Amino acid sequence: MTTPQAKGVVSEEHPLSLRNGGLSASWWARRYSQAGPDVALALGTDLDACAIGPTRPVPGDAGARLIHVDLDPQVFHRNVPTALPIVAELVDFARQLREHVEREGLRSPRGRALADQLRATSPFDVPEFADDDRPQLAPHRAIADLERAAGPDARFVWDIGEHMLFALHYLTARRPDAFTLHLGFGSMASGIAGAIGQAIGDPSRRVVCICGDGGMQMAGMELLVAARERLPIVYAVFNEARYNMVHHGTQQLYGRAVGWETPWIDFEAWARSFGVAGAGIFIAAILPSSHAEVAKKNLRAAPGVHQLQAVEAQASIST
Ligand SMILES: Cc1ncc(C[n+]2csc(CCOP(=O)(O)OP(=O)(O)O)c2C)c(N)n1
Ligand SMILES: [Mg+2]
Repeated sequence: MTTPQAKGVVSEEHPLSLRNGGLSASWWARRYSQAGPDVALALGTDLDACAIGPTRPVPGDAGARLIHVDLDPQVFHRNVPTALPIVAELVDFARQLREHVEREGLRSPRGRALADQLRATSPFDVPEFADDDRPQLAPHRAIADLERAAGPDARFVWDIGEHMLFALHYLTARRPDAFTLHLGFGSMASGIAGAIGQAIGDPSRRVVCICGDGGMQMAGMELLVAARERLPIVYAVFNEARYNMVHHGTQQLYGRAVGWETPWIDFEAWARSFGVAGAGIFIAAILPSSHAEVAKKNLRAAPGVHQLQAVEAQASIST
């Protein structure tokens, strides 16, 4: 199980992967945590609220033990009592741990069976998300189409907002360098600008930035740099004219939400006004057949701004 920020560090297709815990945790990770592990090994995380979310590493009762390894001793005991804090560089630690495990033959005979059992049912909130053909485009369907269209080499960068929760939950990470989420500071626009840095660093790979209309209203003009440098970035804007994460957050906390609507902006027209291509490909994505081909063709041909303007404004995801 990884934290949200570490999504991709271990391939989520590995037979022992439980996908990510913390924010937008998979149902595999949730079920595992709910079963109450007696020992947990946390590597290189500060175990903040986003990292823990609904997947507490060990239950609160006595007897359950957390072994916590990090370079920064300030992270120990902060949110979860730690039985064994270890200050270490992770690569050294992992190498020595592996040598010790092999030398002592410390393998649990139950590990694989437990993983198989947890993975026997779907890890997703909506198991059939990739085939959801409802007339108004559901966010999980948009994520599935984006993943299909982006191809195996694409790098995904997300901004901060409700769209990020869908991306975390539904995208499958297969490699360590394909997912970036700046969740430490959690600033809107971090992904919009970060996508430009990634594309400059390696222009040979497509960068797909999943972002919100609020973030684009804040920092979208960074697109001028992408245009000037001819960077292969696709901005997929969840355009539902609302600060959706704040809307749902206040709704959950206080039972009501007011005033989080924002003006509806035509981001494709806006991008075109300074020479960047835009195409409403995900309107096409709700057609029952050949949508993936349509999306693929457009994404391949046209880095630029693609707004998911039919995305359901009401949609929320369990955190
Ligand atoms: C610079 C900054 N301002 C405010 C926030 C608080 N905040 C977190 S998510 C969010 C709304 C994001 O709206 P949008 O970009 O439209 O994404 P959505 O949640 O609708 O998917 C806000 C205001 C923040 N994280 N960063
Ligand atoms: Mg929004």
